[in-house]
Amino acid sequence: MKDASMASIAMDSSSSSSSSSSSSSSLYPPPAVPMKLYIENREKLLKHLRENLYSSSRSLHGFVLLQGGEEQTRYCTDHEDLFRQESYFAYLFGVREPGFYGAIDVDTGKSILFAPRLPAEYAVWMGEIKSLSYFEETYMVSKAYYTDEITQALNNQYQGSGKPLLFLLHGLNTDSKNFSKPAEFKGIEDFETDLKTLHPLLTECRVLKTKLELAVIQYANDISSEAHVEVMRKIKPGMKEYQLESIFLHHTYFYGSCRHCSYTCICATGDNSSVLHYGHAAAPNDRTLQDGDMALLDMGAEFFFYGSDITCSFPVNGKFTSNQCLVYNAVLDAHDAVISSMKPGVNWVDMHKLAEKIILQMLKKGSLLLGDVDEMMVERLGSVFMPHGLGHLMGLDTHDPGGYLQGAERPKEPGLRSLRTSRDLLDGMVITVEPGCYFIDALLVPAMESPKTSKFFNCEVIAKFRGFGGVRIESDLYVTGDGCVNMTKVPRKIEDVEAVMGGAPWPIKKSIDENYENGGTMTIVVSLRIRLDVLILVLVG
Ligand SMILES: [Mn+2]
Repeated sequence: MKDASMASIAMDSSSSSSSSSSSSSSLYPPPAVPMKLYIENREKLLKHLRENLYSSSRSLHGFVLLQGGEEQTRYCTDHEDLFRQESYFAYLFGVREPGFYGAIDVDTGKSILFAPRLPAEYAVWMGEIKSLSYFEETYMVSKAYYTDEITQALNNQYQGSGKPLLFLLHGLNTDSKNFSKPAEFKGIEDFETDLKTLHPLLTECRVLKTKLELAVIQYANDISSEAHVEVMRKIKPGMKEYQLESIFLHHTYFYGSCRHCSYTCICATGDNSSVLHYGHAAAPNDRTLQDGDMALLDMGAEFFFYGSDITCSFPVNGKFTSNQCLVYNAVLDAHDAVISSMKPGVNWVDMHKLAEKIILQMLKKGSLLLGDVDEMMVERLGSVFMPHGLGHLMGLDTHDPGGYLQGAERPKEPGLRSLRTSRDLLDGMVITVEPGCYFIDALLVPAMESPKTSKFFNCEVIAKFRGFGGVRIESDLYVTGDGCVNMTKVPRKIEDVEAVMGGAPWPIKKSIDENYENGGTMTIVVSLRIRLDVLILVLVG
């Protein structure tokens, strides 16, 4: 009933026109995500784990055991925060409920879920108590038990000799510096445990995406791209920043069923756009948009645990000034140059430096900077304008793990030390490309006063950009065998941004042969999207 009415709303609005200004979505209804995705993830882990054990002459007996996420309440109250599954657990089992455990038998490959035994009262307040067979069927696992049966069930299943071995998840998240929590349960002392083997293997599995994972990330990108375009069409001076956030959230939830975002929306306008992580509780997207402001909107929806991370920057009144053009094109040139250079084997630190160099060259061309760009690079001047890293791995988490391999050292230089990965690109990685150029007094003033770097600044011209804020352009790319594909589909060229903001349809109708951006990736993206959508349908059907 609900579904039928939703469908008719969506169909009515989309059939009424393909015109630019009406709110609708060509992406409704969202695709079903097959459980095969998580089965494949488990098979991939098993393959790597068995190879690892075999090559180190270890027994192929034992279980991978993961503990899923637990529900959290707000401080001392009984207010329950909306639960979102822990990402490693989501990767292997796709379970959306809290309080689960999951095991994989290394020997047989059988998968087991352990569900919490819920009190009868649950049925009154929370709804039907699902049977174990429901979880077996829904999540396509070999067997389901209750969490108080872990010890017994694993012992019964175990084929090896001695105490059964459990591979538990313990390892560092190199972005947060937090450690993943190894599974704990009553009776764990009856098992041998291995805390070292699983984390690096499972993390590396997550780094390289399967076709099905790519399809889900593509959908998160599609619905988020469309929502960004929706904001572009509705923005005008006098609005509040949170209204831009609201338009985005509405679009991705109403049409895309995305109940979660990958991260808190950054809706920064004017000078706020130089605050890299604006939008937090102490800076809650509450400024009034002024005519002449730049907006920097960093927003991405999450779909079936997989995320997107997209930033668009544009003037709130829909027309770029010459100064805005200058900074925007510096960042766009860096964005495009990096994408054109990306392929397996390319090092990410080199890509960061490439982006910096292009931005510095453009700022020199615009007379903000003076002197030799290579000398500026030696003095790390790029980090004054782009203090963050060029991009990061993305998937189940916005900052997906695996950016630094065990033992890999973080660069120490300004700018480079903010990089969330220093790796060489691999076929199957999904990584964001997000160069930016900001006028941050806290960095600009010391650099303009420093004896090493003061000579590079044309103070008269720079003065006109104080208070400008910043520009960031962020797309999600996946690396292929010989290049990369841009999964993000928003207007980027100034002429396209202005046209869409002025009411032109998106995508702008152009000849299919015309190189739209990044050397003609549009054709590839379009054909790939169709193929992946078909793949989902086929697998579901
Ligand atoms: Mn990002």
